[in-house]
Amino acid sequence: MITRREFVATSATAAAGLAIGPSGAAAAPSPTSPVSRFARPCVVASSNGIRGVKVAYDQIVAGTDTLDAIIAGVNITELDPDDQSVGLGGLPNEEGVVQLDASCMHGPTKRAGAVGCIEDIATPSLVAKAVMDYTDHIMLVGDDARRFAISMGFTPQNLLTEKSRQDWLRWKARLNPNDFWLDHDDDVQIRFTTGTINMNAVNATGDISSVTTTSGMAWKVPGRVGDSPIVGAGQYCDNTVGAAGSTGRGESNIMTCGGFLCVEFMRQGLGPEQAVLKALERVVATTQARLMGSNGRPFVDLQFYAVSKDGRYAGGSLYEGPGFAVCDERGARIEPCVYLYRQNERPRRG
Ligand code: SD4
Repeated sequence: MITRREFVATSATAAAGLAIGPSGAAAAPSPTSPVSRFARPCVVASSNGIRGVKVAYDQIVAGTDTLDAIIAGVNITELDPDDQSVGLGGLPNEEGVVQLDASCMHGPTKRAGAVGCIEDIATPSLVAKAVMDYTDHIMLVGDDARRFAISMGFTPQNLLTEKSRQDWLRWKARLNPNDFWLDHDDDVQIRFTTGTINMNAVNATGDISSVTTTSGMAWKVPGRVGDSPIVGAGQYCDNTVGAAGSTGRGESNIMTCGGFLCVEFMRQGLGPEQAVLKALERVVATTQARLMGSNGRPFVDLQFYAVSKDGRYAGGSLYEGPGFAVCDERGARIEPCVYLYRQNERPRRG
């Protein structure tokens, strides 16, 4: 184990977006990891992780632990004030407060960490890893997660950027035409938005890790926790099989235990592409009637991303359209997700 001071120094370096070295027990080579002769390093993520997959891949081939590398990858977006889906600048809840969720798993040492509904800390992925590295627990939530982070050396800050605050005010003003908030003439319709990064990686020896970080659903009910911090839903990793995680409507994923299910399908012998498609079919099967259109297609959307121990990968989406980010020896790129339904099958509400 490294000391707490070393951990904080490492976190600060990572949070600054710089390359980090191995941190904590997670970085120790695992004597128990079966070495696959066929593993090829690969990092797969939601499309908003396109900058991160390159950083993570470069670190992995240089020998950095897979979890440290993918957390460095998602830190880039968590710390970007212009990205409104995670960390600093994430869209707030209905009261204008940014509340973040994250979780991670480290395959070689079979450990996990998570934080839910944490405020004021821009890099919840690193706090999730600190829960994993420094406690015998898996998840901390709310104000206690914030206090834990501060005790671990994280610096609290206001995460609500001016742009996100303005978007929140516009959303609030438009909620009710008869209230005392005036709509602005120049108002663009403020969309209901979601955003999250899930990132999964395997290295040349077949060691695997996964991480998911999010500001959750914009304008959510305060205290709402989505799928991202839930191990087995927002992400899951088994060092003997692969890793998977999700973006999209978290409630649908929690009902499906989607990250776990994708990995279980791969354990049964399916490739990542078939695994994510079968998990999406399960999402549809567990969708309640009020969320289904009359054509039998869901109103909601969800994506899964998966990597197998031998370096195969896939992204899958309920509806055609989204791509996913991948980086391997061919470089970083966006590839199209496999999907269940075409866009013209998406039902319209009302
Ligand atoms: C959540 N799954 O909190 C997240 C949101 C998300 O793209 O993924 N948005 O439900």
